Amino acid sequence: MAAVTSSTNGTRDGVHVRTCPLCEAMCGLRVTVDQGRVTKIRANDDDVWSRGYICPKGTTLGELHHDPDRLRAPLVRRGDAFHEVSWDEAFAEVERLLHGVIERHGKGAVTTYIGNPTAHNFSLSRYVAAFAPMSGIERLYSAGTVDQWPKNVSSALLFGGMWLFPIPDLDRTDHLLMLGANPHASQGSLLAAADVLGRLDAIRARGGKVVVVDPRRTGTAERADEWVAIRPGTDAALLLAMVQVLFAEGRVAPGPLAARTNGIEEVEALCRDFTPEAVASTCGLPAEQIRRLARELSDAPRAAVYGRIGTCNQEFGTLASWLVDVLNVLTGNLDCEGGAMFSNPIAPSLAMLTPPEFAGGFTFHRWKSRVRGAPEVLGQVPVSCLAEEIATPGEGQIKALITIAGNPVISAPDAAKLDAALPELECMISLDNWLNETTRHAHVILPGSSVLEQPHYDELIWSWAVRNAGKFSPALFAPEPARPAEWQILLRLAAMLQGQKAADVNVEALDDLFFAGIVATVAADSRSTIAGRDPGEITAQATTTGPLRLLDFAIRTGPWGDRYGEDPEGLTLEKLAAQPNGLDMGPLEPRLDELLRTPSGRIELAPPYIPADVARLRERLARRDEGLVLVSRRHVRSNNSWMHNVRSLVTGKDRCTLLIHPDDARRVGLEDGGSARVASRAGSLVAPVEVSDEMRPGVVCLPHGWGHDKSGTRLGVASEYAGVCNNVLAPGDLVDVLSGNAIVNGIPVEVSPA
Ligand SMILES: Nc1nc2c(c(=O)[nH]1)N[C@H]1C(S)=C(S)[C@@H](COP(=O)(O)OP(=O)(O)OC[C@H]3O[C@@H](n4cnc5c(=O)[nH]c(N)nc54)[C@H](O)[C@@H]3O)O[C@H]1N2
Ligand SMILES: Nc1nc2c(c(=O)[nH]1)N[C@H]1C(S)=C(S)[C@@H](COP(=O)(O)OP(=O)(O)OC[C@H]3O[C@@H](n4cnc5c(=O)[nH]c(N)nc54)[C@H](O)[C@@H]3O)O[C@H]1N2
Ligand code: SF4
Ligand SMILES: [Mo]
Repeated sequence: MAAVTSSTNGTRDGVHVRTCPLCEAMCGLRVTVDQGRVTKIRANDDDVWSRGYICPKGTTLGELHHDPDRLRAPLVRRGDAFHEVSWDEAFAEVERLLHGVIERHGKGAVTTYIGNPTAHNFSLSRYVAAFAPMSGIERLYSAGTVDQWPKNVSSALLFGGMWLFPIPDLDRTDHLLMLGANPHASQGSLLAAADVLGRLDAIRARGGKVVVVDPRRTGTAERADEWVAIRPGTDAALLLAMVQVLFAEGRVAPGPLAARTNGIEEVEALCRDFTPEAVASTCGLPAEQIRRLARELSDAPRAAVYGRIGTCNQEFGTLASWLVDVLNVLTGNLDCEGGAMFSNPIAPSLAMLTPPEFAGGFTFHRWKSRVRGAPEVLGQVPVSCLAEEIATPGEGQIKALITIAGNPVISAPDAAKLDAALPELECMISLDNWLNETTRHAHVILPGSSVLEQPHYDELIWSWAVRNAGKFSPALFAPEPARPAEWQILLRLAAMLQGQKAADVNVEALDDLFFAGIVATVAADSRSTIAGRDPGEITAQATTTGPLRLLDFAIRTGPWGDRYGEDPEGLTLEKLAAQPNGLDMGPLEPRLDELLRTPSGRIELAPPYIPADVARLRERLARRDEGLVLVSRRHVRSNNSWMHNVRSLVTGKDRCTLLIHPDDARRVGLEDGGSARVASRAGSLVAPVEVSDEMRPGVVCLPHGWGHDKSGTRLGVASEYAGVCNNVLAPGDLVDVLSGNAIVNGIPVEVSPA
């Protein structure tokens, strides 16, 4: 186990094989190191998963690692200035601040915000799951409520697991209906595959069809057979009308799924009045097109419907997410080859374990937020509540915030409100590698290791991979010896929140406790591969600590694992690590039976939580659409808000522009290259104009993740290419009713020459 325990393959010069941790494509890289510096990064052609695919971001891991602005030591703020301090001093300051808040206001005054890189960082993702319960923080916020919360709600209801996401079996489908996703930029989301666009080309090359539903003719839509230029926020109406066509034309054909599904008749009743004609003007699509889309989906031998962020971050996010899988079931394509399937990763994610509070099924609205009364959904309220919970005095006011790999001043709706509220905190601690728009408000910043200084495994993302596989990367550079790993920081913070003094915390003991708890939970699960085994016998066999021990456990108890000695031929982390190009266990296979976790043991196609919102959708059909609405976009050379400090990614053409259709531009008096003032009821900004017929008329578009012009940051390059923050325009109270997820697509705006 030596190679893995040391968790580094040394800093020797040469070429190192590694997986890119930046997005769900998980590309294999070859990293050349010369005299301790990364000099070149190329695709690893031998990687069994990505087979030589790479995007421009993957080549910049060296720039990220060597970025002089990247924090290497903790920072403590005194007045307006930050000072580098030792780790002991930093933790002593954290203790002073956190304990002060708890003494004065109680634990309820402390909260945390969890950001996106957590999902791509094994040390963070696993130990955030330890931090939350161990710290006793009851209410937390995350980027999840500006992302996939609707999908979490829909999967919790349909399948009994909030992370059980069916994904399109790209390599075998004959027909792909994709809504609100642009893998041309994002490289796939809740759908892990390297070179998604190449795989779409392959669908077409084998005679299949790719349809992209998006208010913008994206790079993905350009490569598809058909672009469906929908009006933002109306996907649920489109999909419900397609369901209606299936019922009306006798095309409902769930096949063997019928015997495992409840609620098909209820769905029929819900869709009855949503004919293509009834929704056409709302969706901005001809009724014949909607009817044809339904027929083509039903006629295709193997088809899959896939919706992503455009279907979540919008007015009817949960309905749209639910209907994606309703269509997959009704056409008999769920859990079938070439349809929408569930992956079977080498190391099953521990996130798949049902939280104990939901063991008897998912319930919602167990509590409400203090200020606006937003109902809790899956343990969270909208992240836009955070600003008012900090700014509004009274019992329960938030006085301390711990941000973990997040930049909500840019990424959360009502961005300006949060920016104004954060200075009111008595204590703000940030686990973050840069001094940016959010962390500049912190009292203490605790940096994690760089992506090349830590081992890497995508513990959650393999759960929605298009093949059953796994890949492990040891750390490339040895971290500085005195420096704690992020998982150790999280455990230390959790103990301090329980009242311990920084110097007294025994991180190893806490880690052992966490591990023992997980082993006991899994051993008690009758469906696990170690069901009924003595947890003590398992823990005694573990040779590592921290995230590596958990990864080893997931592999060994996984579908190909050695089950701690029961199958000596089976996999362990050591065996996986011996395969730097990864292990591919083959294409997806049906596995609904082993995964379904609903109380009934069946797919719940019409859960009682859903129908009330269908009534809201019906009311939407009566609403007239006037004026312009704003949507978001991504670009392959950006990564949310945090990679604009990499010069090679931001130079060239300005990418933070307002896209507007020529007809709209003419009407409001704008020209290409000019300057536009964009205003909503939340705020306003001025952005450069890019006139393009890639927009659907009536819809304008800004990228998200920009706005690096704030003072007090340490982002030399990003501040030169500041751009504007689109979330200044997003009203925080606009949320999808069922999930509380933010609506950042389809925001009414007024546009005029600046
Ligand atoms: N208008 C609009 N808003 C959106 C979206 C949209 O499409 N439109 N998209 C939403 C989505 S999908 C998401 S996921 C959120 C993202 O929201 P956030 O997660 O809040 O934002 P990021 O920009 O990903 O910020 C990541 C932070 O993590 C830090 N970081 C990077 N790597 C590491 C690391 O290894 N360790 C630690 N400790 N810190 C690290 C960075 O410095 C940065 O501060 O934004 C959401 N906001
Ligand atoms: N290069 C790069 N890759 C990334 C990221 C990044 O910032 N940069 N972010 C990562 C993260 S955190 C995430 S969550 C994923 C997201 O991955 P994707 O879901 O693929 O996200 P986008 O590329 O923003 O594509 C969303 C599309 O939805 C469309 N859209 C907007 N409103 C609507 C609507 O109402 N209906 C429909 N049908 N479409 C709509 C937009 O025009 C846009 O083309 O990407 C990840 N990958
Ligand atoms: S697509 Fe780009 S950013 Fe994503 S994993 Fe591959 S190289 Fe990294
Ligand atoms: Mo995201």
